[in-house]
Amino acid sequence: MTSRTQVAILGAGPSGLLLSHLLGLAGVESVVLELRSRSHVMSRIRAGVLEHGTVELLTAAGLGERAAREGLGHEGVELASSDASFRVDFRARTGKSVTIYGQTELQKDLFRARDEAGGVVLDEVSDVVIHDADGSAPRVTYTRNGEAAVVCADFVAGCDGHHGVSRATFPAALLRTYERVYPFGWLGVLSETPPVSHELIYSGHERGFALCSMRNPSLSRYYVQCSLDDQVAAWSDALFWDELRARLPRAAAERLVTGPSIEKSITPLRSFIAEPMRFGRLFLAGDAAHIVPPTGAKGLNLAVSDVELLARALVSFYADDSEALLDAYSATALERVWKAVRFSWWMTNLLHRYDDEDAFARRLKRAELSYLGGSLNAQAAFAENYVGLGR
Ligand code: FAS
Ligand code: PHB
Repeated sequence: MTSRTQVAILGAGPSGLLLSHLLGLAGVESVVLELRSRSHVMSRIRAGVLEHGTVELLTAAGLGERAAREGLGHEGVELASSDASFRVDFRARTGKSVTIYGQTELQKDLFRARDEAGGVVLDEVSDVVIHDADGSAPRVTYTRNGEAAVVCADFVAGCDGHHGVSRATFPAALLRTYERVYPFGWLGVLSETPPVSHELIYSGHERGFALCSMRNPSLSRYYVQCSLDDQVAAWSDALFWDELRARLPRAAAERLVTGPSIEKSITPLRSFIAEPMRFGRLFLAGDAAHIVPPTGAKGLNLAVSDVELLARALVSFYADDSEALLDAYSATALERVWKAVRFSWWMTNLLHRYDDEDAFARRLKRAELSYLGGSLNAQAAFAENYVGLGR
């Protein structure tokens, strides 16, 4: 079966579905091809923090209603070390806030919006191959329900995540990659317990990093730094709660309400950037182009800012017959990507324990946290990165 569209989008994660939605609002046709089932995509537990600019974009695109109703507005965050903790006031420092709203919920909103608009989202495809990406008539071949199919398009958007095929379609001579693999991971737990605090707590304890987050007033999301060879099965709930409690400020540790985990998983941490984000008529967006450690809560938000830029460029091609924004897309997106990569790398190094760091390095980190705790200027710099740099 051969079909034709204006933009073929690989991936029905946040990047792919948001791009399809934004294009649809401007009357640009797209087809979304997704490797996994819709239920699998919706079952993934991932990001939790929406930057100020992300919420503004979703609201402007008619996607922000449930996040406004069910999301939790956060005006600040607590940062802690082994011997002190302090609050960074986003509102006072930047005039902005962030919204706690699980990526799982955003996926539901995006799927619903595409369905209501009659968007074409084909899940459980396989054998996806991009052809003639650098020609004037790219096409994507794939298999679905046992049948071979082709979608011909003007452009292909690679929104297929870190392990997709889009980045692999770039000629090796064109692609430059930059990577840091961190020597630790995050063990994450979801529990139907009230959050330990009304805001997030990031703890850079000498035993290791811990993060207290949430999804709603009765659903908590917690993380502890773990080693890369850790296995989920080796972490009983009791062991997890004990270790989390040991890494939190005393007041939080005493308030912690524990309960059975309803999800438990280990995520490795890496920084990865691929340049450029364009090859001919193939454009990368989101995790297909970059990965950041979740410490700075940037992954999902970077995907949204890529998609906002790419949608504007594609719409301008059709509406203004101009390729200027398409030609500028990669450099413009990477300018923001690298600033988020820097902040995520800095925050990860500040708050995590490296087994091979010496006493000098450990004292430096305590001094940096102490400086951050005592300087409103330093907190303003932290806050403007965390709530999201201007778009
Ligand atoms: P995604 O990976 O979400 O989506 C890509 C989609 O493409 C997937 O559905 C995949 O099935 C599909 N696909 C793959 N290959 C394909 C092919 N060949 N053809 C068609 N489709 C294909 N970010 C945060 O900000 N905070 C967090 O706490 C956080 N935690 C995370 C935990 C984990 C385990 C992971 C993996 C990521 C986490 N992230 C976090 C980052 C995450 O939220 C991403 O930034 C976000 O999902 C990016 O969205 P996409 O670019 O759409 O990529
Ligand atoms: C989450 O709620 O899952 C979360 C929050 C902040 C982060 C990472 C994850 O930095």
